[in-house]
Amino acid sequence: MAMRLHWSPKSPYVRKVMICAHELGLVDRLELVRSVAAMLKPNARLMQDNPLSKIPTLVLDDGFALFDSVVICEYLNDLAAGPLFPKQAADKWQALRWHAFGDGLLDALILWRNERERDHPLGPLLDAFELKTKACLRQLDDEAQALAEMPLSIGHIALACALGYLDYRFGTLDWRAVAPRLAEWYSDIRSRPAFQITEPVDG
Ligand SMILES: N[C@@H](CCC(=O)N[C@@H](CS)C(=O)NCC(=O)O)C(=O)O
Repeated sequence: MAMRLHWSPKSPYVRKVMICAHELGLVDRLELVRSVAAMLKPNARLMQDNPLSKIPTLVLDDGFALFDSVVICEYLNDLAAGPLFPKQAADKWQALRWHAFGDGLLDALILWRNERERDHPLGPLLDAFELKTKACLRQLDDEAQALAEMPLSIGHIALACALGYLDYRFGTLDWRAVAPRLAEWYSDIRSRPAFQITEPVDG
């Protein structure tokens, strides 16, 4: 059964889904549909499957459309009976917390970037995003050892996608100087083929 994925090589949420698909051996089941999703330009074709006009959106064989990335990742994991959503209490809550942490950081970074690109960005808003991002990085730096010790989960994937997005869109922030232990963890996880193949690219 093939599944259609509204996809872009730039979206970190799509990347999360693609990393899951690679890790779970499901990537050949996905038919990628290049879909442009921009806040200021709702995409009529995409909206037929997801009225929120957001990617990723996964359309199953029978037309049932799944969103958002949180739901799609769990769906793929269930389909493959995979290990990315641990079931045992301790690992489960840690994985879900890191998943929310990574997605929350991404949400803030995307809003930060939108504000930064405006003609007249609001200074205090930019400062607040920077403050929160650095606080997240310091917190995650303290958790780097726990990240390294736990088997790969959706939490690891979400956090790596947020750090990849920092490299992609916030190159001047030098996040590695704020979180050197996290940087070491990231350089290990980044070497996995699923992460290499899905590095964000322009175009
Ligand atoms: N919570 C959603 C966020 C998805 C999201 O915001 N995707 C962006 C692309 S990176 C998008 O579609 N933006 C278009 C819009 O907000 O209208 C998820 O996890 O899938």
